[in-house]
Amino acid sequence: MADHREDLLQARIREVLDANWTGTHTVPSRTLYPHQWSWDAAFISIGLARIAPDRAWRDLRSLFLAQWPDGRVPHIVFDPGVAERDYFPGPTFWAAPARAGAAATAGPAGTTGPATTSGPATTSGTAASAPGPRAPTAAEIRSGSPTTGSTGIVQPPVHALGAWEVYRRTPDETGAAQLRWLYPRLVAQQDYLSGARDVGGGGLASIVHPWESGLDNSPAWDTALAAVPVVADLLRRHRRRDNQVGLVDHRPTDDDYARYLALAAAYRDGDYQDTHLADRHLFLVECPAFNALRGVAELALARIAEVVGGDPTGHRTRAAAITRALVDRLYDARTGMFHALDVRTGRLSPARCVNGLVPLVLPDLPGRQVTELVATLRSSRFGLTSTSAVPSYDRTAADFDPVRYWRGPVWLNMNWLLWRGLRSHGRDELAATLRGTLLDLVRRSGCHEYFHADTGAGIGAPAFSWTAALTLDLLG
Ligand code: 2M8
Repeated sequence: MADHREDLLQARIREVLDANWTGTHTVPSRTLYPHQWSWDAAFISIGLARIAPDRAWRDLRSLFLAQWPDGRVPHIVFDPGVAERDYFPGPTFWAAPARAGAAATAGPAGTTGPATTSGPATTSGTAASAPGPRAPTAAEIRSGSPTTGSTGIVQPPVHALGAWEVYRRTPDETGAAQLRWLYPRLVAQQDYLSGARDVGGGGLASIVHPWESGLDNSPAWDTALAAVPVVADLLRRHRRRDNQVGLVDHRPTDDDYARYLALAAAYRDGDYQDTHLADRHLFLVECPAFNALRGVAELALARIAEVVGGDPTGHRTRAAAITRALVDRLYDARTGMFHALDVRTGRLSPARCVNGLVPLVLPDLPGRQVTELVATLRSSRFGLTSTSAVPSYDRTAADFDPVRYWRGPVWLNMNWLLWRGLRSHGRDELAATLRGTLLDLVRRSGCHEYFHADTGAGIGAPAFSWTAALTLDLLG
């Protein structure tokens, strides 16, 4: 019986991932998100590792072919075959195609050969000091074949973890070659975040837009976002598409959207430069999940470095520094969890959101924070039980909304990260409970983008890639 149920679930998952595969990359959803998204690609690779490692590598490579010369990996890589009207804001709004490009010597996505470039490394030089592979130079990246364009903002760096997980499942020479190609690019991605984006100067990266967090309309951004004026005219000039495809009640509000457009336009009009951001940009926030995932990336890079001949020690040292900075800057002992820091005001957001639990994924998180985070997870605010997974926002908050996107619903990727965190801290029983709850949810409601926080009904896009992929990983 159990086997039959698992077979059905596996079959459904494969259908979703096959239907969302374009031939070069996987889209998050055919209906709502028709391009390639950055952290989606990483989560998707973790699931594909189990059934189609070749596709997992292609997904990661096609994303990194759009990496910018300064190391940033864009949050969306636009597909030239998709009409502009099918996603807003599209390439015309972002106006960034000239910056995207591929390393000159890189083979096409999916080929096994590593780039055989030479010359100095980019930015802070983790790769330069390593005896093995190094980051491609800016010139090499710039001289590559241009893609159709990308956005100029980023998303959480889950990719090193993705690459490591794919390799770990199939540790053959093909995988090692893919790691050799990816390693310097992953290092350049980390260098960009720890350099240009350390606006607060305390060792944590700032996001310049809520979209960079991946948790678009989370209450974690409400107080910082209040500083951004709502320019209604922006929404009159640009027509939203997301709330025509998705339900209006489930999507961010018009006021939120107007602010998103204003922030994106301001960053674009500053030519996507990160200099003097503190003096001119209205949204600069240190997100606990984003930074915890930077730490996780350094630990994954340490493992990758052992395969490709890099310097694992440097990565571990950086990971430890990120964990320390997170605890020093973003932890609040009164709430027993991490909070977003508004770099402009120096204040922590009072909102208790799922991104404040994600640092549990750091294996070197001190015992005190682990104990307190686990208690918060079990409290009525997040209520992890055998029938209820972890919602995106505090259930007891007055503005908790069980259907509105990142303001209440349950998301598979966040829960998957918490599941990993629980296991890495020896909380095996609770991890098993969470796993069972998540598998039941997907069996019952399908591979939806997110789930009603009270009923578990599937909402958002119906055939969503990261839900499918991470469920596959949970199945083991
Ligand atoms: C959502 O974000 C995009 C903007 O990037 C949107 O609302 O149009 C978020 O859930 C984000 O985390 C995700 O990467 C993206 C695609 O799945 O959709």
